[in-house]
Amino acid sequence: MTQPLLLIALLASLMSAANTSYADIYKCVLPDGQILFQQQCPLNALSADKQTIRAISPIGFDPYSGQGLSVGAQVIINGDFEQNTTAWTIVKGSANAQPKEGITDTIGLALKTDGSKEEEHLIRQCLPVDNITQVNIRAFVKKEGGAADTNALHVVSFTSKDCTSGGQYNAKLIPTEAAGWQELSRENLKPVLGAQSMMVEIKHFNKASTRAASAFWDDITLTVTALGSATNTAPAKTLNTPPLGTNYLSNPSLDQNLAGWSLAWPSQWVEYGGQGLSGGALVKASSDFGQTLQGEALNQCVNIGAHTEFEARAAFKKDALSSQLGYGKLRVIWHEDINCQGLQRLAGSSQSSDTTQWQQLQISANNTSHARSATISLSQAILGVGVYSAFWDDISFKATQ
Ligand SMILES: [Ca+2]
Ligand SMILES: [Ca+2]
Repeated sequence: MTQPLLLIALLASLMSAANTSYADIYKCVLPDGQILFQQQCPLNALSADKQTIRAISPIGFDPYSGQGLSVGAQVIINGDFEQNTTAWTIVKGSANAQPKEGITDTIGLALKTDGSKEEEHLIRQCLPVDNITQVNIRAFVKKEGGAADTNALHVVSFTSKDCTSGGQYNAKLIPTEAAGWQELSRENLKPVLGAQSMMVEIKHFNKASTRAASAFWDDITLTVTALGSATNTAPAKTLNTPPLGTNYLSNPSLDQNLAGWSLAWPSQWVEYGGQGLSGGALVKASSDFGQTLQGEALNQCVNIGAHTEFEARAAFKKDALSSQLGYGKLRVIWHEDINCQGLQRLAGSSQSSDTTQWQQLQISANNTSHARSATISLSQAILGVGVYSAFWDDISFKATQ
């Protein structure tokens, strides 16, 4: 019992599903019942349940562009609401800055519903950033109305300048039901590699509960705690630049064993488990939870050099003996530093269909952010209780330009 649970830990993969520009965020349930929302669940998590986020529409921030950010600088504008809702965009519902509703009787943001109908408030601020590698988020919130409503503060970073694309979740903070003001904070958040904008979003949602509920927010800060050194230096660019078409991966055909690959779900080498009756990997995802669990099947880190465009492929086949639905996913993740260290961003992903025939997963990936290494990740998800096994073979990562 414990072992599969530990494996789930490795699971919580960082990056996004094929059809969304967001990084995945997981609801992690810990053994003591504590619930965390993060991009990766701790090793002892009992479950890791992928969350979804609403698509983001363009929200405009031109008046606030061009600020110089240094360590200790404040990214958020008017986070104390003393200028009412200046710099904040109300995307949905209504939001008012009200005198004496904030901390120590200052002006605070008030989000209110009367409970007569389903109602949602969404207020955002998008700000340009440059070269930021670490931030702290902090906010104060006071709930009135018990558990009638749900509230959250999201921090998302983007590779575009206007919070519209290349988004990666950095934090989701949820207040407790405690009365009075409470502080929410998270330190050392790492934006997506090449982040050009960051968004803070406050959400208030009340189902048609017939119960009025309010949430008050104040003193929201997003503080820069580290900046990047200048862009990656030239010598590293030539670190690993084999001829075009060369496979960067070691043991790509899995013909003798699974050496060179990191594994998380239980995996075994099967002599005739690969394409054309060659050796391959059999990876078994199993679950006792009625939720989708996703975990790494095989992955490998490679350092890259001067090439800019790459193609990744993997062969995948569902095992007919599987008792539950699931899928395999090939992803490429860029990393700022060699050996898959530093900030990261998703280069692309490709998800399998549910068939017991061999299928090819394939991604083209353009290294626009001067990454120095990449993780080639094969992950496997199971959609509920049972077993979902699959074969993997012939994995490649090659430069095309
Ligand atoms: Ca205030
Ligand atoms: Ca093989």
